[in-house]
Amino acid sequence: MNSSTGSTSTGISVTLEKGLELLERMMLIRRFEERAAQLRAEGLIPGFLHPYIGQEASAVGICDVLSPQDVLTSTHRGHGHMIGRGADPARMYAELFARVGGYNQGKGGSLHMIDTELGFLGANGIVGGGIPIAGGAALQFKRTGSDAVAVSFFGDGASNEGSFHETMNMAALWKLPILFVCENNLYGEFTRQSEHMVLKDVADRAPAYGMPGVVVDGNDVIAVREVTKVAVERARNGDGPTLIETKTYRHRGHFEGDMAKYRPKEEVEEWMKRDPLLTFSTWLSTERDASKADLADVRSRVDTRLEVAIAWAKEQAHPLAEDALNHVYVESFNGEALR
Ligand SMILES: Cc1ncc(C[n+]2csc(CCOP(=O)(O)OP(=O)(O)O)c2C)c(N)n1
Ligand SMILES: [Mg+2]
Repeated sequence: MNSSTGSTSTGISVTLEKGLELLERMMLIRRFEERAAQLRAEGLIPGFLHPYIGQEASAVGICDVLSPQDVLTSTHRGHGHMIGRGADPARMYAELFARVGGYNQGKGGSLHMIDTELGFLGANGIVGGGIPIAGGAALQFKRTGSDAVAVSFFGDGASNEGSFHETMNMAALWKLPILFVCENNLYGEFTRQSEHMVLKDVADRAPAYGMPGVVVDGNDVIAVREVTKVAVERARNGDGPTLIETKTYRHRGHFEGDMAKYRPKEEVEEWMKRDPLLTFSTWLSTERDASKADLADVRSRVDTRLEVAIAWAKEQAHPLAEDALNHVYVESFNGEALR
């Protein structure tokens, strides 16, 4: 079994209406984070931010194919996955502002956001930490005969972790319904991929475990969507996992405040030309006759929604000191007290 390159996108199934919906979701991620970076600079956000800006097509292309019963695990760079899944930006801002209206009552911050009702099983500060969690969910789906699918997002750096290799092995062996989505942005923190692994394509690791590995242009939302459809169908049919490698690039530093001086200027410029929002807006104009007004409407809808979200989040209270130890441990399960 060899890894392969995913189909170049034709976009046949993407109408103007569908395309604008995908663009709006990507724009929501981008503008959410651009505003978050400003608000952090203003002192409203006490914790770390790892911007997903530049990688939006990967989250949106994958999440668009999923059904409500499916679940996801994420990373330290998780805002895009969470918004891609349909999370409420107001509750996300509240969490970043450390307010009780946030997803973790303001006690988790960017790295711990979770919404189990959405099937979003958490951002994760442990590199590679989400992979076995998704594997466990997939095992449960298989045991209970559910046709749900688990998706684990992680980076090129995480694919060097034991948790990646162990979960890949078991998932292939037990034909678990799981998608391993490696968002290869060419860097693990400040280290280039060529300095942390020999391979060029992380997808080449898949055949060694007996599953397909697919490389796709992670900045092309339609191409990502197409390879995801194939992998999800395979998983739902009981045929087992797929590793999808989305080749992409983060526009900003590893975290907000990192000036990213370790990246060659030409490399950054080259990838900026391949900005997924830019290229998809152009595609919508040329291939689907999107007007300037259509594109401007997307931007203004997103900005209005985010300003309402920010205003709401700012009004929420900070958690009380006496609540510091609440919500730390699971206190009941299936209605039964655990202590
Ligand atoms: C187990 C573990 N090791 C190291 C770190 C420190 N760390 C945080 S992010 C990161 C790089 C991750 O790179 P990659 O998986 O490519 O994700 P990206 O940041 O590029 O999205 C590292 C090493 C960590 N958080 N957890
Ligand atoms: Mg990386």
